[in-house]
Amino acid sequence: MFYFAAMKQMQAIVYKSTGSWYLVRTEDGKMHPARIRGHFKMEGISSTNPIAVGDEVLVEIEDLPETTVTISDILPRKNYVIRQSPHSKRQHHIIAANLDQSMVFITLREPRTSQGFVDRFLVSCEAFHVPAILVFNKVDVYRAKEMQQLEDWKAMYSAIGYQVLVTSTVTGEGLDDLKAALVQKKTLLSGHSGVGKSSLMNVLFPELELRTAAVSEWSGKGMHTTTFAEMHDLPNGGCVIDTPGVREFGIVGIEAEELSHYFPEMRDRINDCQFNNCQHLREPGCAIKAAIESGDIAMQRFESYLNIHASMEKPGY
Ligand SMILES: Nc1nc2c(ncn2[C@@H]2O[C@H](COP(=O)(O)OP(=O)(O)O)[C@@H](O)[C@H]2O)c(=O)[nH]1
Ligand SMILES: [Mg+2]
Ligand SMILES: [Zn+2]
Repeated sequence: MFYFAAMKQMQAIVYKSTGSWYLVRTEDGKMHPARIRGHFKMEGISSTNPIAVGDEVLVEIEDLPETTVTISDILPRKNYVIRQSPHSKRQHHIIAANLDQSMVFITLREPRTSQGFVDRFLVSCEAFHVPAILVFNKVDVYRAKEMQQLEDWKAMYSAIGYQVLVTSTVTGEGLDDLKAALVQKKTLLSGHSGVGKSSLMNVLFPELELRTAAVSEWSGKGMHTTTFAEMHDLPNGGCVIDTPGVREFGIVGIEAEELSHYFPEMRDRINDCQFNNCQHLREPGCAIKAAIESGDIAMQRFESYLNIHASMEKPGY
């Protein structure tokens, strides 16, 4: 039998990337494993992964005795979220591309998410022009002090323009609002491991059948998850990108001098500072300091600003 190697070119979307192979969906709706041709050099970013989940690509399909799919080109990105590699500050990893929004899942207990983590995440979203939504999960296990903190954080983040949702897979609280926020959107799911990202998606969309971790798996220190970011279509339109837990959010591509542009409550007041290059540290006539004193900017947010600012000044950042 003689096989005629016909080659077709098609557009596709990347659903999964392991670094060595990819899962893509071609325009005709079929899913295929794929590999990349040659090497892709992205302008301006050096990343450990040239192609990420959510990327739109061109593929070449060869129907030899077996179908082989090769990614030959990448189409321009609308946006992308990138973070520092936990292994090296010089290496960057693209988490996902072409997003409509990003959700950060936060738990105030089992495990506890720090405000520093949340604010770093929000700064990244602002810098990459991806709207962010905060989801406080596991409210069923919060005691009085966590409930108080929830109220404080809800007020603080709502006041500066972020949508805040409060959920529990146990009581069902907030699930309708969460589902409504996901419809027809491409959403990146982010947050520490064990906060319930996959569980929430499974409750909302049982057909997804995402793998969830048993309590013993995530509560222990040094837990290792080897899963990769993966995109899933939602039955009622839209899709979610489930990521393995992120321990820390290294901010990439932002200079300390411009950090306050990515705090919405600061951005709105920067022009009122006496100096146009004000870093809001010890400069006179600082509108940010004045807004903290009058209670218009939350002290906790300013502390996050100072912490992130200080980490950016360190050599090697
Ligand atoms: N009490 C409580 N446990 C939850 C809730 N959501 C998820 N969990 C549990 O948290 C653990 C981690 O959930 P998982 O979905 O794997 O977290 P992920 O790593 O963020 O995807 C599992 O044991 C879930 O059963 C919730 O709302 N309340
Ligand atoms: Mg998960
Ligand atoms: Zn200032």
